[in-house]
Amino acid sequence: MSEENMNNTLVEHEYGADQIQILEGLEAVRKRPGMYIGTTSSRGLHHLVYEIVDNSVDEALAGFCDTIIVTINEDNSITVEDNGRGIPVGINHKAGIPAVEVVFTILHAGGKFGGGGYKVSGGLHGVGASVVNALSDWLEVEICQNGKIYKQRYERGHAIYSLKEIGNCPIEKSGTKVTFLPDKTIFTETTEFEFDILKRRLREMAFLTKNLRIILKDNRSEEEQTLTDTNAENVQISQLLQKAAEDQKESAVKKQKVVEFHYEGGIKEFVTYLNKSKTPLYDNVLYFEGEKNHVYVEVSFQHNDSYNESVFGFVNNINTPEGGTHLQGFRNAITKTFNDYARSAKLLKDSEPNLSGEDIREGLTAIISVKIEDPQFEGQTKQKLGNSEARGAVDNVVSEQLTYFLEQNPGIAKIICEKSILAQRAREAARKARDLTRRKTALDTMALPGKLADCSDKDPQNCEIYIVEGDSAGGSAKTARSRATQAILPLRGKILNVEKARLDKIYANAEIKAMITAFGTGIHEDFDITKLRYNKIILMADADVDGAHICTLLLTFIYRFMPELIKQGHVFLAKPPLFKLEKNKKVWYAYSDEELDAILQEVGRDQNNKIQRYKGLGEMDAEQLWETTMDPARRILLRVNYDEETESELDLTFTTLMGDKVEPRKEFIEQNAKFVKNLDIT
Ligand code: TTJ
Repeated sequence: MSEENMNNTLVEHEYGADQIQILEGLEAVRKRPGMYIGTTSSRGLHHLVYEIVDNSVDEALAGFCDTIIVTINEDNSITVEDNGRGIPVGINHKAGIPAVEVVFTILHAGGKFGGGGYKVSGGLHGVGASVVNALSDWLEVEICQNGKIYKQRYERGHAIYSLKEIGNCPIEKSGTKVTFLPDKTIFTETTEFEFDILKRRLREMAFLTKNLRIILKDNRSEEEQTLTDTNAENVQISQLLQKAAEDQKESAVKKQKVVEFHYEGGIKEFVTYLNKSKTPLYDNVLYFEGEKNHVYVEVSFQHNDSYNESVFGFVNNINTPEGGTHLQGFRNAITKTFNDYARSAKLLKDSEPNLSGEDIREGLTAIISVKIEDPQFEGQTKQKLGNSEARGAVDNVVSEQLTYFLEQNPGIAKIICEKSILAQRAREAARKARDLTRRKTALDTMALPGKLADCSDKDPQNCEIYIVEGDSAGGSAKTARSRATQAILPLRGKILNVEKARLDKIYANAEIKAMITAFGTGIHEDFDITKLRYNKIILMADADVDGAHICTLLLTFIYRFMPELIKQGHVFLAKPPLFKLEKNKKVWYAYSDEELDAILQEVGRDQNNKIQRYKGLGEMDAEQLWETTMDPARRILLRVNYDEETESELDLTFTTLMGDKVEPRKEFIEQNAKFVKNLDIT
């Protein structure tokens, strides 16, 4: 169609009932974007990419696409292209417009491209391509099909011209290419894509879709960046851990340019990847797959020598942090199967109690991935699978194939059963230690740890507790604090690295016990957030390597044994000043190098400036500590949160940085930090 005709078409364009429906749909999305993509923060921005990529993954699941390329362009637009069949260009008779225009302009129309089979698009918040289009400044789609290239452009969801032919492509080639630029008036917090965020989720998609090649390119110019915007209100744990590992150096992190993910082994390779910083107990990675009750089941697992359970569930490639019926089916199957085997192999005497699911899952890394046509999500954040048929399907597939595997591999079976029996004994010892703690708390109202300087207000909503490194800083903090609402718990030096300790050792550690008692919630299976005694738990450590390491040890403990405290936003980092500037009897505090620069710019860089670089909290007197770091009216607090989208990655980060194996830790840090000196994460 010529440019001329095309414009005429635009002018003659009628607004029939269907067109009005289109306009109303897209306006609704732009008016209340949060209803369609959850938030318009950075997380919502990155969700746009996943919505588009999911459509290409559907094409891969249907067996017609094996490569997806995601490109971050110079102008921060995103291009997603695949080598599938290409979105159909023929007229959709109901709508009277090409099928591809339906996909991008009619709400909820594009989620399913028709036909059977499992699909991931239109999943959890799956709103399809039309919402991405409505929330984009512009979006262009190009389809290569039957030797022709077709193109259409939209602006804020509205078609600028009808689908047109713009050229030819080799007859044997086909595919879809979509480029879009998110609308800055919608995504007001940021429209900058983060390479690492996309990398983590695309890697996970590739693991979950065996044999699919996913390539991520970053065509933006390289730039220096500090790892953590330390003045931001929120900070990602993964960034914190990186920063701690990089020894507090402002480091120029060179952006990676291209990464490629392709896993023939799918979730088997996912388990190997998650175990790379651990020591597997046996060589095999177990893998079972099957289909029951219209549920496609894939399960893979391998035990390692740690005491943590790292089990992740997915439904149509969507992570389910709240679990659900698929994980219940998995737990039922392995508990029953391993107990039956342990009894029949006489590894468990008749007089001995059954192994609990927890004993068997100690040190277990597992991926449970199900594909289901009509998933029902429940739970607080709609991330729990509710379909009952998934429970039976997973239970069936795992019980059947695991029973056969154990009979064929008695050596591995014995290793797992023996580890589970040891776990059972340790759990028994931990129970005794815990009951001791509980009894002490129950019997002795003053069971709060001696070093705790508690606050007088008894309403947790008003109260906060500072966990302070060392007695000297603890002393200044006790003097500086507001006694009504601020409690202080000084910890002596470095606490136990829980990443490498069993529950019985955890309960036996004085520093850990002091925190458990002070917080009030209990840990692990005892955890009860309604018993939390403080609304804010603030980690206050020196702004140096040791301080960073203490924070990561504390975060590891909280993440492993009280994750809800982080998920519900109760955990913070205090931000002490790095510099004190004195001039003509006036004092300024700076919390970063940049801030010091800005102050010097303002007050002048004279020689009579006195600049002090704080090496630790102990260098501040109580009054300075109050006004710079503890006064709610003036302090900077960083809320610690983590991105559940890639829960498995965070689990791996903790293991890599806090676990036993040094090699993966060094590799992680070298990959993430240009300059690392005298690293000390033991
Ligand atoms: C649907 O069934 C008939 C022919 O091909 C199927 C299809 O539409 N495949 C398809 C859609 N491949 N790729 C897409 C797609 C790719 C991107 C990047 C974005 C969107 C919305 C769809």
